[in-house]
Amino acid sequence: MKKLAAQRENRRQRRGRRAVPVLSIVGYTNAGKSTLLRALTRTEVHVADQMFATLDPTSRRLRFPREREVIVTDTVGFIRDLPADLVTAFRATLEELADASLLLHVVDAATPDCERRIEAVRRVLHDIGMEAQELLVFNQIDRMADGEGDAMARLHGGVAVSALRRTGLRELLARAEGMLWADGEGAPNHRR
Ligand SMILES: Nc1nc2c(ncn2[C@@H]2O[C@H](COP(=O)(O)OP(=O)(O)OP(=O)(O)O)[C@@H](O)[C@H]2O)c(=O)[nH]1
Ligand SMILES: [Mg+2]
Repeated sequence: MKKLAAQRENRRQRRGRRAVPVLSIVGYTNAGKSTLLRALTRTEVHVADQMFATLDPTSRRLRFPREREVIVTDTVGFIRDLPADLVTAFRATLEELADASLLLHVVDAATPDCERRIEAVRRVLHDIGMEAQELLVFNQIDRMADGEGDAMARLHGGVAVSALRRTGLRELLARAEGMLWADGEGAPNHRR
C-alpha cells in the first residue's frame, strides 16, 4: 500500500507539471462507470453486472479536439452509507479523486431511485472532502422511453448518454471541455 501511495504521488506530480486535467468517473455502483470509460477511450476495462466490479483505479488518456489531453480515471462504485472498513479498503481509489479537475458523476437514469443515489454519492464525496466541479451523466437511457433520459438530464443540468450504445458522448465531451477550459482557450481550469 505504501509503495502504491508513493507511485500515485509520483504520477500526481508528473501530471501537475504537465498540467493535464484529470477527469474522475464517480457514481453509484453499477451505474456504468467502467463502461463509460471504455466507450470514451475504447480500451478494455473490467465491466461486470455485480457489486464493486472495479476494485482499483484505472486511468486512461483521452484526447480532445485541438490537441487537448486529459486523463480519465475510473473509480469503485459508491453506495449509501458505505461502511467505514470499506472506505478504508477503497482508500487507494478514493485518494485518486484528490487529483480530479472534474467529476463525471454517472447515474443509472433508468433506476427509479436514481435521485436518492445521486444524493448518496454526493454525501460520500463530501465526507471524503472532495469538492471538484461535477457533471451529472445520465447513463443507460437506452433502457428508457424515447426522450425521457434527455428530459431528466435537462432538468438536472446534466447530459444524457448510453455508454453501452455509445450515444451522447460527443455532447458529454463538449460539456466537459467547456467546464475544464472555461475561457475556451489557454490553461485548463484546475481546481488547485
Ligand atoms: N443497457 C445499458 N446497460 C449499461 C449501460 N452502461 C452500462 N451498462 C451495464 O451495466 C452493468 C454495470 O456496468 P459497469 O460499467 O460495470 O458499472 P460500474 O459503474 O463500473 O460498476 P462498479 O465498478 O461495480 O461500481 C453492465 O452489465 C453494463 O453492461 C448502458 O448505457 N445501457
Ligand atoms: Mg466499474
